[in-house]
Amino acid sequence: MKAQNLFTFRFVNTRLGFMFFLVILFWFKSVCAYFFNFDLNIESGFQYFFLLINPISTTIFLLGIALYLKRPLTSYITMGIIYCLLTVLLFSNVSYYREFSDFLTVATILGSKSVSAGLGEAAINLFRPYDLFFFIDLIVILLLFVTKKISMDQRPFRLRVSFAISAIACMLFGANLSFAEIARPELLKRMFSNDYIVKYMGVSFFTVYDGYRFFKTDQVRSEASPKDLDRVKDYVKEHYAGYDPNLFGIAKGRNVITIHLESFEQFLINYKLTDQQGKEHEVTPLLNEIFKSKETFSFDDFFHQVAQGKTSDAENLLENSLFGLESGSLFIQYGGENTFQAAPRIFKQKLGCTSAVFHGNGGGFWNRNETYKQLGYDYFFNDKYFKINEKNSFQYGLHDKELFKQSIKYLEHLQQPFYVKYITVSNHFPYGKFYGEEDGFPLAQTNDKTINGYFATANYLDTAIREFFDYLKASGLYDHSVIVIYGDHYGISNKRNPDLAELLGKDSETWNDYDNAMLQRVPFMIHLPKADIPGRTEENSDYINHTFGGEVDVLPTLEHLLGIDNQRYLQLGQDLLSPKREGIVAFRNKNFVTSDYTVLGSKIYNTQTGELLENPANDTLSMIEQLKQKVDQQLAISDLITTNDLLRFYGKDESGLSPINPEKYNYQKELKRLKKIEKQKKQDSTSLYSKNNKHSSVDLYKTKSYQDYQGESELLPQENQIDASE
Ligand code: GP9
Ligand code: MN
Repeated sequence: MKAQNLFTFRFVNTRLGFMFFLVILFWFKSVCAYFFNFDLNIESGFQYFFLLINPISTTIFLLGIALYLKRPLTSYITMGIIYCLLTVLLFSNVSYYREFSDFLTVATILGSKSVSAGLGEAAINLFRPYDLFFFIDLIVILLLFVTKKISMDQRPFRLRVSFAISAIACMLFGANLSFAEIARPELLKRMFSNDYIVKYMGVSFFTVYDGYRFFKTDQVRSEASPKDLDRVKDYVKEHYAGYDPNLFGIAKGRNVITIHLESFEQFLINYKLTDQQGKEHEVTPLLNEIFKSKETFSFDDFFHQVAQGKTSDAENLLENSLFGLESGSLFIQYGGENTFQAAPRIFKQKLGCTSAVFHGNGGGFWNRNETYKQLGYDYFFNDKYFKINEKNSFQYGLHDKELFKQSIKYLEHLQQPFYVKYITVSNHFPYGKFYGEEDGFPLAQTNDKTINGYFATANYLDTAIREFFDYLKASGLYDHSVIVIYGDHYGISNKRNPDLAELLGKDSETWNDYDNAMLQRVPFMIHLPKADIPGRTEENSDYINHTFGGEVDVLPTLEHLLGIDNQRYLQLGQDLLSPKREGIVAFRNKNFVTSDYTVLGSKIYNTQTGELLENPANDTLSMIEQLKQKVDQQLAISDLITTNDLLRFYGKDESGLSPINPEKYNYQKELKRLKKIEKQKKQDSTSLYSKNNKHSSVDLYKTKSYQDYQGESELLPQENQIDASE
């Protein structure tokens, strides 16, 4: 026993040994925090592996700094201070996470965020006795020193060894990062969510990286001035395309319900998938019906315009009529700080709309928790608000049928008119098989499993929307709503598209960039139940609008239908229903499409025929040059606004909009807040629940399985189903 003690303490009694003793202690505390305090959604053994290794390299590196200091006392004290700081950082995150289900960002620590004000107080309130665990080691170490169980190593420490320790730490860090990039490609570029960074790289790295980003963006922001807005104002004025006066205000007074179709491409509309027996299956029967309805504004030359920020870019394009960033996600990099003139803010101030988002994934994904406050969303029902289990969810959260179903208990308490957004997830890569009751729609028979599953998940989404529509009709909300449906971005990536070609009646051998560009079309429909849309008299007529447009054009279109004049807002899109629109669709990488030309890098195609223009005439070239300049300008103006946070200089006198106070939002205890408002408003409450004399409409929501829709006899043969091991 004695010998063992001697050995342990002898090791700890060296400077390097003491440092590794601290590394082990901090590693242990971090891993405990990962497992007991944070909810990191660990899905595989590989991810457990990351949790176990990620504190090591950063801790060695940081504590190793103290090894460079010559004087033993200074070195030990420095090491102690670094260790204490790491502990405080870890503990602050634990305590913050308890309240906000997210990690502390540098912006929050520096006090530029609402939460920081109440943080000190919150930390005390949130303190639990077992939190002492994080500090008990500090007391023990101190006691060990006082009782001379461990003592300072007075020998000089060689610089060479200090360098070696730093080098080892860097190598370990490099290995950790490369593994992380393999597990989640583009992790650092796209960030996804704070949870992801912590899961793969640890809390200390997260703080440093977040700090780096914060100071980088903050510098550009602090150099911007109100004068920079002049260029933006000129552009918006010149670019303004007005509206169709016959349609202005046609949707006024209705609730606005936006349904985000995850990874949904336009080609799915009206598509019939042929199974192995040669039987055709309509993939999206309900959406097809809505698409051709006399009561819908439908567009079939509508393109997504997202880049790496994927869903978050689409949200930004739709809510702000601004583009995402060239690289990374705007929500992540600027969402929590920037001023926006977003749809929820405008609809609240101009139409009195209460706004809410329903999304069954973690609120931190794409930094939504913070960004939605800046956009002015009153409520955010994220994964915390739904009953989620292994059966009804997957990697991206709660499945769509459950999302709609479980949302009703909140929706019915929202004051009307409301503006709500449903972000679906089930039709997300990898388009996996549904098990049990949801299983059934045939798989495609290509060489690519991702493509094969895409139709079944799209069909599931269609059915989920059908159930929601049935509820809307049963509850009476339907007739008083305008329902906006859009696909956020492609579902099948360009590199997989050749395998899709045959299903689209094309040849995979001749598949080219033009074909890829054409597949960036996504659905866009504005459904106005019972509306008498001017000019639509004939039954069975083709009501589809063929204007070329993109996601940036949605907000101006919607504003005009709702009777809002947007001339004073700094938005970059043009109303899709305006006869004066230009019809240029810019992609984020500066490629573009018009009804005549598709320009991809230096290649020019005829949009209608797909023919590559080998030797375009001079006047064609100069026209293309003009279009190019317009596209470049639109993107440059967008970046100017977003990266400099210019909208903060655009005051109420110019915009007509009062500022948003993000401190007023926290997305906690939403139902309680909703019910409190109902109570306060008494008979003036306009929620569905109040209007129904306090009767819940939850039971009106009926959900069915795939088999219920098909009839038992139509169950598919075994060979059409993916191997359960996938
Ligand atoms: C995640 C979901 C998916 O919450 O919105 O985002 P995506 O991967 O499509 O950007
Ligand atoms: Mn998406």
